[in-house]
Amino acid sequence: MPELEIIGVAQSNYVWAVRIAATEKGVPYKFTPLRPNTAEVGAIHPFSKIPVMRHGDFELFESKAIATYIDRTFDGPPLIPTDAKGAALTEQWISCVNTLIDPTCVRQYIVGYAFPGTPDGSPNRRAIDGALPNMQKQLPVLDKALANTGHLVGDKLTLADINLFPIAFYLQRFPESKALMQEQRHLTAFIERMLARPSVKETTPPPPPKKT
Ligand SMILES: N[C@@H](CCC(=O)N[C@@H](CS)C(=O)NCC(=O)O)C(=O)O
Repeated sequence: MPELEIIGVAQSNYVWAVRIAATEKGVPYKFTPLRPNTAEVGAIHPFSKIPVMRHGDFELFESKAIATYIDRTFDGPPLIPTDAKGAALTEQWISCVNTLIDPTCVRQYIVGYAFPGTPDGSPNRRAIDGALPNMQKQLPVLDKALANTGHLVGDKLTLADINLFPIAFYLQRFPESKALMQEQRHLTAFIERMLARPSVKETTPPPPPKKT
């Protein structure tokens, strides 16, 4: 079997999720650190976003598609339940996180700090403050979903947990979201358990360089 190649920036929540998935499956892979909007990424993703994947002559974009391909192609514990309801619930939470939580918590709030796009590089208060009312509604929903078993679906790790984890992890880094996260005890415990997994330890990206 050819070697799997995962391409992207280690800090991206979607790249990190795909790398955790591959590691949980025990799949060796080559990680090629490339930024979005580069020629090589653009040759695979029509909008030049990360992650992208190569496996022999098979190329793929979109993190959910990549993780699903890895799950189905390789041995190892299933990351998507094989029963219809478990699979649908996994799809439900991935879709919910990617279409509702990520746009607010990552693209608006975290990017408002990490890539503010302000003339002096200061946090983009308009984006940050604009995201907070939605975040106050969204985080308790995730907390409640994790309350019973500590997992979003069933009582085992699935791709739904893996997809959520990097976002939850990054939310602990910024002031308002850190305060909000402290109120979500199930979500906080989920992060701690995920951090203890070898797959997460192996793939945790280095912290961003300190701004001077
Ligand atoms: N739905 C895509 C989202 C990919 C995505 O937005 N990736 C970000 C990094 S986390 C990116 O490439 N951003 C660069 C850009 O939008 O120009 C997936 O799940 O792979």
